[in-house]
Amino acid sequence: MDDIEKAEAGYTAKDIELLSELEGVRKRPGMYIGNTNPSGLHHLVWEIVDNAVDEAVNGYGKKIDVTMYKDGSIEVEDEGRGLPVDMHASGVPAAQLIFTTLHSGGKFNSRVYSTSAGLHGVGATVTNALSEWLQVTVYRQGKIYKVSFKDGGMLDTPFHVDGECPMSWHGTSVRFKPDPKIFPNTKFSYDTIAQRLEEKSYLLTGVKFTLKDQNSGQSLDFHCQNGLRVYCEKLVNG
Ligand code: 28G
Repeated sequence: MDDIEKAEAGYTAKDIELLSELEGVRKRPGMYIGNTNPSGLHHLVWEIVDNAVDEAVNGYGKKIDVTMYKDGSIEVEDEGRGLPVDMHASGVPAAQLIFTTLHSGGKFNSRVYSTSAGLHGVGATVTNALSEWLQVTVYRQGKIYKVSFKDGGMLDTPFHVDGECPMSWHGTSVRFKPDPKIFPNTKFSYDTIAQRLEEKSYLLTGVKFTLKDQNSGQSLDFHCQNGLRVYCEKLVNG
């Protein structure tokens, strides 16, 4: 389909712009995640975990859960405010935009400042672009919202209310399956993820991380009250 046909099929100029951003990531994954080896593959997870961590750094949520599923997908859940559920001025739901735009030109959402300043990074779009599918669930103000993507960030199910939850529930869940068309090996490593979560837990005093692997049945909890001192002692003693 060329651009004129897309416009006739109901695509707007904005849709086409988003499409080409996602295509750009798929054409040059190395520019965004370094490589498509296991280290690049795990970048998909770090991008999502970092967003959950940013939300916790901002003071929202004290628990971050990671689950590895038998279908090769992985899920990250936080207990933050939940992604915004409002409509962006462009007419696209804000939560949908977060997974389809790189907005990398802006000084204030630059990756350089992302994690240190507790700002939400641009990484969710990179993970989406390099995934076979990605599903987002938001718990906010008594409602459950969902949006899903397939084939490298193409909208599958538009953002919608999917049910109700207690008013006290709030948070975000992101589950995705890496795209085997991009990664020669799409298998996540429990040990690699465990190590990363352990490191994060020493930097985020008071936040509990859990890791569950439904393939092996293994699971781990990381939470640290004394932060860096304990971590340094562990590294020195080890
Ligand atoms: C579970 C896996 C990954 C996240 C939030 C919460 C907010 C947010 C995330 O906002 C857009 C741009 C700057 C404010 C912020 C919710 C304010 C109010 C949020 C996540 C809006 C991004 N309510 N939780 N993003 N900002 N968790 N976890 O991705 O102006 S991302």
